[in-house]
This record gives sequence, structure tokens and C-alpha cells, in this order.
Amino acid sequence: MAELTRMRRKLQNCEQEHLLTFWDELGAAAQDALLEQLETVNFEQLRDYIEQFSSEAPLGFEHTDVAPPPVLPHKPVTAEQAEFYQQAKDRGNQLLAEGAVAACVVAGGQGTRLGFDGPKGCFQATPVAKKPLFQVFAEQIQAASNRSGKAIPWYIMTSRTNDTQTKAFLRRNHYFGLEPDNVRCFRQGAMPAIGLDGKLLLKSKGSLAMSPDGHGGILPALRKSGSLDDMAARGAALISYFQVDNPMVRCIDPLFIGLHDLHGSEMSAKALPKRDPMEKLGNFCVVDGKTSVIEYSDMPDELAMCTNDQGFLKFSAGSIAIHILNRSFVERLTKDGGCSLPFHRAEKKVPHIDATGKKITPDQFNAIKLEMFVFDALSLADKTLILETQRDEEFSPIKNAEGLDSPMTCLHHQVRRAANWLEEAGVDLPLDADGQVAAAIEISPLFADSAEELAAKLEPGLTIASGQQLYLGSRGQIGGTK
Ligand code: UD2
Repeated sequence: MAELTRMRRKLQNCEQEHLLTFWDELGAAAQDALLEQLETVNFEQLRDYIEQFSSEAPLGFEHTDVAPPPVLPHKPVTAEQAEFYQQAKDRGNQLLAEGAVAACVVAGGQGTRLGFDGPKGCFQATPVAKKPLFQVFAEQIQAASNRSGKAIPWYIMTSRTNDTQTKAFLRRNHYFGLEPDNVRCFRQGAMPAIGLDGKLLLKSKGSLAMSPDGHGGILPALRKSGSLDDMAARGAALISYFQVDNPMVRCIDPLFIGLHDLHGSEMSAKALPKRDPMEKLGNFCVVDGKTSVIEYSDMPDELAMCTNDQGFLKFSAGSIAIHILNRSFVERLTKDGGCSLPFHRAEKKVPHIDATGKKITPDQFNAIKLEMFVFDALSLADKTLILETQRDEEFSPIKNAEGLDSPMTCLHHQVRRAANWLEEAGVDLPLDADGQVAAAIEISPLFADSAEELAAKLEPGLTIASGQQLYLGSRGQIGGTK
């Protein structure tokens, strides 16, 4: 068989011939499937990565020029800036009315830390109505479309592990009210897991252990799936990007969209002042003149703790993975069908079979996974913009089963935000002895998805009792229990 001989030779050249150890034990269909999988792997490129990643070379930031980047404040500070922000908001709304914006969520991650069995987007995240994350985003997108009068197409990046489940979940729930044609799932790519000896791992006798190629995989996946062409056909020139784990994100933010556009930015990002130097957020920096994010795990402690003349953290702008990207920028980065983003190494526990075919479930990390990070695209953009946002308005990710960044902390933050909006609209809130809101409150994005919209729409006379579960539905009707 010519294909087998060619593949064997290729594997020998890259010292990966062990991948065919069990070839003779496989049936014809399993042999075809293995060959097909091996054909998808770029072994020459992998050989270079294996060489590069098997040594844990220090990052050597001391030799580079690293500075904090300019960050626009979340609220304008001067009259001139106030005028510019108003122009930007108007421009954002105009772009939305022209149908120039697409929403895009990355939902291909494995959610290992949360321990939820299923795609994370199906996780029930809200305090009263218990809406799954996908519904929260779908309703925000619907609300923004209602305001602008133009549909916003929504692209959802899945991975091979959760693609079928994600699609079935959305279908079963009638796309949460969105037009099915405006919701498109596309699958990210995968990379083989590399054992610590540089050999790729087999998951079974006839398949490699593969894992998603990181959220940066969105760039080649948008291209390969035809999503970029689909956006072009719809006239969508801007991509509003967010992560599946943060129900407080404003998926569609006219101000952010307008600032990005007026600034002529190719890729923009929202930032938060970090809670402490070690908070697990990427750090916005300017490295050798280019806007970059240094991931928290790669940032040398002395750089993370560094303070400026006023005693504040020098690198205080944390990345919360909210971006606007020009479609033309993504087209440029993926024009050869590949992608210009580098791979990062992550050490993981990967179940596999050994040389005798025995199943191994490791209890310590045994493999390296290669992942691309979308924020690495910032340094490839001709122009960038960073806008500060407020933590209590826009960020409370669900990452861990308990403790920090867990479902509990996120529920608390969602209630706090809804309470802040109600307070701004003049509603009195019941408080407990610690000054915390003593009711569970949820506001549907279809009723209001900002404090201003709520204040404009809320009828006077709303009272909230201690211990009440209050849900303000799409037409402002009150649900929940007392
Ligand atoms: C990410 C950022 C961190 C900060 C934080 C905010 C990285 C490396 N770090 O941390 O700087 O912004 O988020 O919450 O990005 N995903 C995929 N495919 C993949 C891997 C991830 O779609 O192959 C999605 C995943 O579903 C999730 C998002 O990307 O929506 C973030 O992934 P993560 O949980 O691995 O990132 P984390 O928490 O390390």
C-alpha cells in the first residue's frame, strides 16, 4: 500500500514510527481512519516545536523593552474625550444598524476545572431563571439586534469533543429565539499531545491523543470553516469576540465597537485593573514597540510586582479576553490557509496507551499540549486600542467548581450588578446585616442590558422584599417567588 509506505517513511524521518506499532492488529476501516488522522498532522512543523519545547528555556524579558501600554479610561475624563466617546457610541450604533458586526464566542475549551460534564455553554449560570450561558449571550445578541433593527450573526467555536453536543443543545432550545440561519457553529483544529520524551501519544491502537489547538485556533478555523466568507457575504466587517465562561460580558458594546473603528484599530481589547499582581489575567504590555499580552504564567514575578513612580502597579492592565477584530485582519493572518500565531506549551495529564497497548491514566502531567492564544494577534496588528472596563459591570468568569471564579462568586456578582442598576433607577434594595443584597435578582437582557436602559424602561413603584427571587423578564414582567 503506497500511502502506508509513504507515511511510514515520513514517521521514521520524524522519529514517530511508533504510531504504527499496532497497524497489523487493526481492521481495514481502523487502518484507513488512522492513516487519515496521520495525514492531518504536519510532522515537519511538529518536529521543530518538539525541539523548541523540550527545553524549558527562560523567557528572558530582561533583554527586551517592556512598557505598559496606553489604556483608554472606561468613562471619559475630559470634555473633549466625552465628545469623542459620544461620537464613538454613535458610530458603533451606526455600524450595528448597517449589519457590519458579527458576534463570536470561543467555546471549544474542555472546562476541566469546573468539572461540568458537557459544553460549558450549557452550564446554568444565572441567579433566578437559571439560564445556560449560551442563552445569556443569545438574548444579548437578540436585544442588540432589536435595538439596531439589523440581525447580528453569531459564530460559535466548538471543538471535536463538544461540537455535536453544542449543536444539539442549541437546536433543542430553538437557538434561544435567534434565527437558526444566524447561528453558526464551527470546529477548531486539534494538535497531537506530545509525551515528555518527544513522542506523540496514542489514545488507542488506532488513534492519536489530540487536544484543541487553543482559542487562537479561532483564526484558522474561521477561515477553514468558511465563516470568514459567510461574514463577508453578510457584510460583517467587525468581529466582537468573547469567551464562553463570562456571563457578565457585554457581547455587543456600541462604544467599544465605535472606538475601535474611529481609532482605525485592527484589533482592540478590553482591560481591567488587576486585583493584585498575581491575578490570573494576561498582562497588557508593549514589547519591543508592539502591543502584546504576557500570560500570567509567563510573566516573571519581578515584572508583575513592579510599581511606577506613584507606587501603583506598573503592569496593571489585565486582559479579560474581550476583543474586536477586523475581518480583513483575520483574512490577512490566515491568507495561506495557515495561521501566523505562535504555539505555547501547556503541561497536561493525558490518558494514552503504552508500547504494549496498556491503557495509562496518569496522575501527574505526562504530556505537552500546544495551544495558540488569540491575544498574540495583537502584536501583528498595524493598530490596536485598549479600553478599560469595570469589573463589577463586565467580568465574573466561571472557571472553578468552588472558590474564586466559581458559579457561586459569579451569581453573587450578577445579583450585585442587577442591584446596582436598580439602585440607579431609584429602587430601594433590601440589605442583610453585612450590607449585602438580601434578594436574588435577575434582569433579562431582552428587557435591559445596561443601567441606562433599565432606568429608561422601568415603571415606577417596584418594591423588593428581603428573601425575594425577582426576575424582570423580556417585557419587564415580574417573575420569581417571594
Ligand atoms: C484566559 C486568559 C487569561 C484571562 C482569562 C479571563 C489565556 C491563555 N488566558 O485564561 O489571560 O484573559 O481567560 O477569563 O487565554 N477555549 C477554546 N478552545 C481552546 C481553549 C480555550 O475555545 O482550545 C476557550 C474556552 O472555552 C474559554 C476560553 O477559551 O471560553 C478561555 O480558556 P481558558 O479557560 O483555558 O483560559 P484561562 O482561564 O486560562
